[in-house]
Amino acid sequence: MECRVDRRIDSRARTLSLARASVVGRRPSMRRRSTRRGRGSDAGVDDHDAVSVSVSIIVPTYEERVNIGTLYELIRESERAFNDERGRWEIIVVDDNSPDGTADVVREIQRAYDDGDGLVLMERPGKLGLGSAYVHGLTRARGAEVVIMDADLSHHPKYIGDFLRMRRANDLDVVSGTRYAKGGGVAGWDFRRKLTSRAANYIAKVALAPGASDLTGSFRLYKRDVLKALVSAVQSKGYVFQMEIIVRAKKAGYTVGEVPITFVDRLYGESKLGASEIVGYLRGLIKLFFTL
Ligand SMILES: Nc1nc2c(ncn2[C@@H]2O[C@H](COP(=O)(O)OP(=O)(O)OP(=O)(O)O)[C@@H](O)[C@H]2O)c(=O)[nH]1
Ligand SMILES: [Mg+2]
Repeated sequence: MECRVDRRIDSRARTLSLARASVVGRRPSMRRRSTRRGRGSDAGVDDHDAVSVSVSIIVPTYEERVNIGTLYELIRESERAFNDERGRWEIIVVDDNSPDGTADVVREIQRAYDDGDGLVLMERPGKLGLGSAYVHGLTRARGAEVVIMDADLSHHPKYIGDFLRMRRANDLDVVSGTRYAKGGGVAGWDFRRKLTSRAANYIAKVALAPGASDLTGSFRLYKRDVLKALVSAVQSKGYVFQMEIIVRAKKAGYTVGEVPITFVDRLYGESKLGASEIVGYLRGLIKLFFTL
């Protein structure tokens, strides 16, 4: 049921974003909206330093041209619904020179929405891996809270508000979206994919005993300084990164909360999860087993 709703929202946002992206410059500036809320030191000054950023959302992309516009719109919709009085949300896209021109679409959105500093584009010369993309994005994050999420619409931005509410109410260091606790789930995966994910999660749980229900998930909220401290210790570069970070967080005694999420299989674009990623994951897991 929930997934049908998600998909309807996705398709509405897609229509909206495509329509708006073609009307360059007509939408009110996100920067001006922020200063109108009185967050800047000098109302009316269109200077990004005057706008406080509460949340930085890091989105690594590789060939996500078809998804990034919809994701942008859904994040802004969630931001409006949350009405974050602490500041606005910035989106940091870390693109690895995607051959499909994802970076060009991001630039187009920046122009169409006049959102040059609310939507930050960081470009790297080639596919350097997921873990290092998060670390790269973190160097530009201005918010005291950092969300990490995928671009392929598997992670619905509506959960960001739930993550923030839980973290702020309990002053947690980390909030992790979980597919594998009551209320969470996966929609659209075939049996093989479900089995792969379950097995990966189960093996990691048995080997590392971390006390978290979704180790391989990649939709999380961190205090920025906690994430910085964690990534400075992390060795993994690829898909294992998420697992290593949550295990390290628990071992270091950081407080971790969980919010059940429904993960929706990517509707558009190609999966990057191939045999080499699975082998890399298992290698990384074995390494962690002996080092953590
Ligand atoms: N910058 C960067 N982003 C990447 C890289 N590999 C994957 N991504 C992005 O990381 C996120 C997760 O990758 P996915 O391909 O969705 O991997 P997955 O979610 O495990 O698998 P599927 O959903 O089945 O495709 C997506 O936003 C990708 O575009 C990379 O090497 N560099
Ligand atoms: Mg995905």
